[in-house]
Amino acid sequence: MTRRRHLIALACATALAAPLSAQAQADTVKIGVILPMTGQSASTGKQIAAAIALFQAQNGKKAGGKTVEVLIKDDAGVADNTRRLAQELVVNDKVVALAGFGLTPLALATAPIATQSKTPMVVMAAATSAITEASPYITRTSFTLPQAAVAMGDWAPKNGIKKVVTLVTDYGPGNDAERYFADRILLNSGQVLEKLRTPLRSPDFAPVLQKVRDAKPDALFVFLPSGQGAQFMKQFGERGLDKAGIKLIGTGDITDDDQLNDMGDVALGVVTTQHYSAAHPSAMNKKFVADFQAMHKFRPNFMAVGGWDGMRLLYNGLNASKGAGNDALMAALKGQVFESPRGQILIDAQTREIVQDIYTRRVEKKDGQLWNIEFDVQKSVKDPGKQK
Ligand code: VNL
Repeated sequence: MTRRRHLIALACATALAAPLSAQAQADTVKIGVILPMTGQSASTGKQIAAAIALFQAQNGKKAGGKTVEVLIKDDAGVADNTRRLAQELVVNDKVVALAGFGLTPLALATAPIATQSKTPMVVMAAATSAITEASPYITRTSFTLPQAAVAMGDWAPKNGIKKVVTLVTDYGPGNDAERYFADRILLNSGQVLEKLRTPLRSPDFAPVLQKVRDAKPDALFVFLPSGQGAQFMKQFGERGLDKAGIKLIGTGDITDDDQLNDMGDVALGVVTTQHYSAAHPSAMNKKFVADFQAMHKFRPNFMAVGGWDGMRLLYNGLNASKGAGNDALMAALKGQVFESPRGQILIDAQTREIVQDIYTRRVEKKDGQLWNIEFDVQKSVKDPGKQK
């Protein structure tokens, strides 16, 4: 190489390594996405990150005349990490929005930062009703446990299930699931024999399943966060509860599409209520699932849809705010209505909460694979947790 060419090559390399010019920075907006990419809830991070990558591959990186740069940060499901990462994203990276939030405590830990910095915060996974009340800058593209649990409290007693035991994880969404399911089934002349709980970290289902066996209910109603369903289902089968004639019902978190296909025959016939099944028969969902599987080689679950719709919400918002953040962006997120792979969704302008269809589904085998097959729907369900 001549000396001159060597210098040119060096200059180019330096230019590439240099930080973005002021012009390029002004043309870019950053979205800070905080997810559990490691630890017990890593499947939630994996699903949402994959959905965000798909969304940008399909829709490009421009919104509101700006280039949208997504920064994904791993909080390992630990609230202290989430809080620190949110602070860094707001202060150092000057993100236009925060998004992700795999578990309720992680979303709640970030709420004061969203409020203080007036940064819109899109909850893509966590599902305790009260989250959207923790800051006027929070909105949500996942669901609420009361939305799912009330639908089951209506379905079960109409289908021969009168005596139930409930089993939930002992934190926010579990409290919501237990309370809203129990209240509803009591209203429908059902009976709750016992309310059982397991811890969020490293649960052992053996002792509670023994209690369920002894109580002899018509059905066991279960909420466990995404990622715990397969282990639970295995123990339910191993302890012979299905053979003992105890039906298994719950929110769709226990027949999560991320794990469902590996659960085996014990999952067959399990009825759940929730907002998303990868088997939802709309044209939009068929394309979503096909594109997702082509890109990532695994099936999208309800977390993936929360992530994909969260990106749609933010892109629409940035288009309306012309790339501006803070209150302009927050205003543009409220009241949006659009078709999702799950069906039509609305962001209620007053509560900032998602309004969506809730499906009743049964696990069936089709073409050798297990799917949640929808057989009933409640349309445009508002969060029952906000109708006090
Ligand atoms: C939550 C709710 C998390 C439902 C979940 O999976 C879930 C939560 C990680 O609010 O913490 O399926």
